[in-house]
Amino acid sequence: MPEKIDYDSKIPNNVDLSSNRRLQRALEGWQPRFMNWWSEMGPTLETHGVYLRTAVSVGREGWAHFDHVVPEDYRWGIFLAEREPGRTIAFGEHQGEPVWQQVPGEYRADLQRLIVIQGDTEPASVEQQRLLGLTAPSLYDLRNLFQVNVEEGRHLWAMVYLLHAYFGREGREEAEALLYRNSGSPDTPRILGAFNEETADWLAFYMFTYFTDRDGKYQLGTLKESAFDPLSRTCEFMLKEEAHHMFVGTTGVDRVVTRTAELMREHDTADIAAHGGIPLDVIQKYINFHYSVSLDLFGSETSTNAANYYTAGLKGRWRETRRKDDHKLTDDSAVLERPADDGTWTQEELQSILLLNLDLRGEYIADCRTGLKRWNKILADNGIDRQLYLPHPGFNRKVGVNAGYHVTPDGTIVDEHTWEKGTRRWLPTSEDLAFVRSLMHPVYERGKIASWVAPPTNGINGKPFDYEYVYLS
Ligand code: BYC
Repeated sequence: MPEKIDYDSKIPNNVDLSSNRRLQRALEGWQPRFMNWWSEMGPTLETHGVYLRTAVSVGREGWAHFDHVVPEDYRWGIFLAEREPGRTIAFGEHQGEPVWQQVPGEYRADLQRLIVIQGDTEPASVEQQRLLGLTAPSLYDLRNLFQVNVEEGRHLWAMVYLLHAYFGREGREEAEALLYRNSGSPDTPRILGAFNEETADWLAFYMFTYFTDRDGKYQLGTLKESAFDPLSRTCEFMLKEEAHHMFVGTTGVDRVVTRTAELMREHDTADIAAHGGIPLDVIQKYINFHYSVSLDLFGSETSTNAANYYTAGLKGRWRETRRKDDHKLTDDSAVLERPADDGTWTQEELQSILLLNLDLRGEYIADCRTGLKRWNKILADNGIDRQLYLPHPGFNRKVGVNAGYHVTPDGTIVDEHTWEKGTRRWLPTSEDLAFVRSLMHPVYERGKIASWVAPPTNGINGKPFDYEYVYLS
């Protein structure tokens, strides 16, 4: 497996594509359809070049190259992390056996399903974000948007490669369907709920890259443990690219909170809307929304699907190899908290293997808390006596044990009437959304920034904030 990427072929790759003519031809047949999808469903803003990162190697050092590229000319390709010699299966009933280089017949359907679900989210997010370039708060942000978009496009390539290379005709059909379904389409929507929601403004974009991309991090982390080695290696490299996406989210919300805090101090009021800032209440409602729809992406807390994937070795736990147990989980138990019809919370002890989605969600929630800590520190440093918080995991849920119950952000189970009355305080209202949208004017001048967000503390790849990250006509 070459560490370096071959950029001479039509599809850049480090999987020695030219040695498999049939596969190469099939992927070259898919390539124009991808390009067509990119031009129809990808970013609407035209540019003459964006300062983008392109992968040039999958090794640890110096894996990326930065330069101005017209997004349509970006070299989307197929990059797998290096093979780990002698890697064995870390969990489930095949624990200790060598990992698979081919798909075992009995797991074909399940593996294909996992890859299709993962693949479906990638183009979905590009579709959700396609209009954002028109209202970018700075050239720096605009560049980050394009970076995220081209890499989500590449992650689609990563899954399509697996479908074409290992799943025959069905895989090729699924690869077509990944371009056919569209975010928010009434007839052919994307598979998972959060990927059919609009990302209508830049606060939503930062929240999406903080909360929803972070679900991506955790799901990819579990697929990286997979016994199916090509999937594992694909996900490992995707995770490397994904880190920047979450950086965009974390620092994006940092910068909004910073600006809000500055305006609150300057005008000695929490009501900073009139001063061109986003009030903390609105930021909190965005957190509530994006966090709760992202929790739905973990599936049901109790899942026989997840148990079967684990036993088979298809999908592990977060940091599986660092866990100190038998990696089979047939004798372990864990506790599930669920709402009851009498308005109380009950605790149920269940086999750990049935609660793997909950386990992953727990890791995710702990990670999400780090963002809240950062944002609250920014508020405290500015002398603001208010805190942002994560709502209770039962709040606003459509999937799992909380679906069908009304749970307030503080975890109280309430009736429908109380819920309906409360939603205006807990979730963005149409007025909140319209207000945030009213702030979204493009700022395309070098070194300038919109009123509602602070500039970043550092530029990209050592460049200053006022660098010409994007060439516009
Ligand atoms: N929406 O046993 P259950 C990313 C379905 S994000 C709609 O509870 P399971 C990214 C489920 O399909 C990461 N349907 O769930 C981020 C099942 O249907 P069937 C994406 C849902 O299977 C930002 C039924 O309900 N990757 O990368 O244990 C930008 C019962 O299922 C939902 C993955 O998700 C939902 N939210 O877990 C770009 C990894 N949840 O089969 C990219 C691959 C469940 O009964 N996917 N259902 O008809 C999986 O591991 C699992 O399929 C899930 C669900 C975690 C999604």
